[in-house]
Amino acid sequence: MEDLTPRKEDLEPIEIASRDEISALQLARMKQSLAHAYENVPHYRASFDAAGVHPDDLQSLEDLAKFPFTVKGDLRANYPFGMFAVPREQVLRVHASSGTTGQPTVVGYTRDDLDMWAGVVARCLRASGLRPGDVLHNAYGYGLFTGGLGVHGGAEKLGLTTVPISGGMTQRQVRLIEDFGATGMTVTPSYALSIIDEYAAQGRDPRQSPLKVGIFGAEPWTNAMRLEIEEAFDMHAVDIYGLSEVIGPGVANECVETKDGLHIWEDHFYPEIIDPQTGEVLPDGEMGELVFTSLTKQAFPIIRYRTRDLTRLLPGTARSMRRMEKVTGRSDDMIILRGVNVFPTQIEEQLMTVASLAPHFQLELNRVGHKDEMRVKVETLPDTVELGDMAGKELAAKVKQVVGISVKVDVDAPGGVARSQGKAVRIVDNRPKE
Ligand code: DLL
Repeated sequence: MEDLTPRKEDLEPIEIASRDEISALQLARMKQSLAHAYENVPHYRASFDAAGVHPDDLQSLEDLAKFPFTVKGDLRANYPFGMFAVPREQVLRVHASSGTTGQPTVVGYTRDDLDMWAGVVARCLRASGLRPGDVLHNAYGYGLFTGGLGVHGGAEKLGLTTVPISGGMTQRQVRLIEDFGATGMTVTPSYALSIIDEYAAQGRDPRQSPLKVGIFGAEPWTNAMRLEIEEAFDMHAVDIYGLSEVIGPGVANECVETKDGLHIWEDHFYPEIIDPQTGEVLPDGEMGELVFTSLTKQAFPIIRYRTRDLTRLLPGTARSMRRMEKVTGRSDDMIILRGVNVFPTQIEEQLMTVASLAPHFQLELNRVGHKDEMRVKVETLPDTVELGDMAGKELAAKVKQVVGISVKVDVDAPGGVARSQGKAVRIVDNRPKE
């Protein structure tokens, strides 16, 4: 694989500033952001007042712990525009969650917000090894989802030839990567697997594609999956993280030269890790729930937002800004099976070690009598169909040994597992609702 390390002189000075400089900037911006939220969003005024805190109480970064958390329910309660801190006329763009699990949550951006967003996404793409003149195949969905348009703005800002293909029509994805000479690809890791399948279906070798790097996010994926994708395409695979409530894609990104976790762009998004049970702030290095405070957003400032994503904070390496470890999963996706906590990524890790199984999977939860059972739906590769039974047993044994739970493995023929065109649905829960 080609060395794609960006040149030092192409980085923004703040990316390699000293920790003291970064902290000083954070403190100044945090004061402004708290005041902006308090003065302009009734929800924040009420929640700060109820907690007996005022923006003036923030004298150090640690003082942030005195302020109340914000949760998804707060956004729903203020649907659609109640969390906006500027008059609606100054909001140039809204995005929203799909609302499949309840009322959609709406976020908004002023012109300055869109500029800042493009700036942090450009930083991500540069950290991934792309440079002006590269061709980016952007297969994140365009629309209310922040993935497509969010990456798009940053790609244009960096000076990439941007192909706004969006998700779906997988045959055409392969054709345009090849015809347009895409050197970078932005897509969910699960959809990247569908694109790899389509290469095979067309009798093409993805290793011969023009791609040099893929930038994968919007859902959890493992280092084992990274190796699988890097091998399939003979390209780098790096992780991009973000969430609509904080901005969209572009909150954090891995550096292609280290691939050791995601540098958080801390000059705009201040991270904390808390104990999800007690809400107490944990020291760097400890695993817990990631919480973000926006430092520069105008339309939709967000204070101590509980992401429900589980990870830990680590010191900077390729950049001075701190890293977050690859997200293991969301607390919402944690399955408790007969007392053992399991994340889909733990099953993914084991699946990747079974050579005759394809990397696609889905977990099905059923209630059998009084017990819960988990079925792991997988499929063989086209040339390993006759090894299916053995492979299923191998996977069940590995899950038992490493994850510590007994599962049933259903091995299907190639194409048997539902494919994703965006975020994969990993868990199908058939258990009766309590
Ligand atoms: O998924 C934004 C995004 C688009 C990020 C494209 C990266 C690339 P939401 O739809 O609001 O926004 O979903 C946010 O997705 O809280 C995580 O649970 C999950 N997520 C996002 N990136 C990653 C990642 C976009 N790299 C939610 N690893 C977040 C693991 C991720 N989970």
